Amino acid sequence: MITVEKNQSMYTESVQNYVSQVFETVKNRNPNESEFHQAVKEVFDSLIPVLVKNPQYISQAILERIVEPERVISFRVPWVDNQGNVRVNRGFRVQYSSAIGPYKGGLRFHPSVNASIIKFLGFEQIFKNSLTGQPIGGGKGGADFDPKGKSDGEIMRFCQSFMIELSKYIGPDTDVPAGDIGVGSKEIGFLFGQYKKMRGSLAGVLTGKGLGYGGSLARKEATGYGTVYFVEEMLKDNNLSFEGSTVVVSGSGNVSIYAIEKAMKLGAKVVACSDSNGYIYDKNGLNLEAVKRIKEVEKKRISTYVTDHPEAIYSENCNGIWTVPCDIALPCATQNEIDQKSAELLVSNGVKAIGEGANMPSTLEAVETFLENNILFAPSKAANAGGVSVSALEMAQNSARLYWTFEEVDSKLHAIMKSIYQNSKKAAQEYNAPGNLVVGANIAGFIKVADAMIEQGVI
Ligand code: NDP
Ligand code: 2IT
Repeated sequence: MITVEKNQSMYTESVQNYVSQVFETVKNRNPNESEFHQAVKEVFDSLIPVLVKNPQYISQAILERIVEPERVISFRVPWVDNQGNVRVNRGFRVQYSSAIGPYKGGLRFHPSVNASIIKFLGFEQIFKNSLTGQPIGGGKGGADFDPKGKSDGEIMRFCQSFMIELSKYIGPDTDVPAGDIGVGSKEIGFLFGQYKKMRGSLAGVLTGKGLGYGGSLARKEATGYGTVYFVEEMLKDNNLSFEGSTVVVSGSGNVSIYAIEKAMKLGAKVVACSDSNGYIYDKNGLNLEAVKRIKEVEKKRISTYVTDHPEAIYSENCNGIWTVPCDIALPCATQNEIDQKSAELLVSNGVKAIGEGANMPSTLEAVETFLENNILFAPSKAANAGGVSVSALEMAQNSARLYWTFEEVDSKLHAIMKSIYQNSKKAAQEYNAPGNLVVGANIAGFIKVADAMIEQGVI
């Protein structure tokens, strides 16, 4: 008996060494890409027990293959600004994995975009899309273009130039981009118009389209609603709920606004939200209509909220939002917005649950802090999968040439989020990490992709 256990622990140690070696290779091959390294490390750490139990994943070099994108496209995006100056940005599309379906994932337009950010997002998208249960592979793209302060004409010209190149690589059955930070329905409209002009009207080539030309009802709401549905399941399982809870939601973009809306519908008091300049705190609960007006219609800074709401307080420094005491925190802005210090503050202020609406909003140390303190933690690739799920439903509607009602799409979204929660929970239990949804989501997402890769041979 003792020998069996000893052999087992020696084998586990050799698997750990193997995983460390593959990770070192990833770092050497992709130097200075800290976000990408972080995303890979989190997944690799979760997979050790899976590799111990399934040696075929090692012999088939699944880790070595899955970290290497099938294709990385980087391209020049020249455009002319309103003053007549020629401007140049860098565009990307990372077609990461087509093991279970066409590449699928958003486009991000933000000055911080680089290869590391697009690769971390694309890598996570593989497992997120697998978790949805829909037949979609992983991809991501974008550009270091800053839409802030640009006119509609400038944004249109940029999108047209971007699509002239991107159109060579995408298609309804090969790669289907959508939105992300800085890319909403306006940008998707310009991108779609240019694609249509070049290649014909193929509705299924992009998702997040306007409702008048192939978009799906509830896509706009999907990521925020989905995050709240996921957290609701997690809370229910632990005899907690949104009802009567105090909630803090970072960001004030697409994901944040609809996370706030659904949390409020479930009876929560949402007291704070933010943008990249600062955050607002309203102890009586935010006025969501005012936030929507400022961000969706007037496109102003969140600081202007206090003009009409003198009871609210605006503070510079967006990460200060984590000093606001709350029961539930929903980071919905960007990567690494919660570091260890912010995590410790949230814990000491009594937070009970974290739901990640943004992609990788907590650093590895912050996640560790939450788990060590038994805070309920809903990791991004599971919790924010509602957006891409409804994108896949949009593709299904486009193929069938029909439209579902808001209620139909919303109820499918709700069912998908519940099943992602259950599958992540089950995988965590099966691999001796009960309650650890980081491990559970990574494992459940990985196994389906790894098995599909093995069945399809070494390609
Ligand atoms: P939006 O562009 O609509 O909104 C982004 C929000 O986050 C804005 O309030 C923005 O403030 C803030 N923000 C962006 N970058 C930073 C930064 N570096 N520091 C602080 N705040 C920042 O994007 P989305 O709401 O679509 O995306 C938010 C997050 O959700 C991202 O992590 C995205 O990857 C993720 N996500 C989005 C999905 C979708 O369907 N849209 C699906 C799944 C995940 P400001 O206006 O000042 O820039
Ligand atoms: O991170 C994400 O899942 C998205 N930005 C949405 C992707 C999509 O294809 O809808």
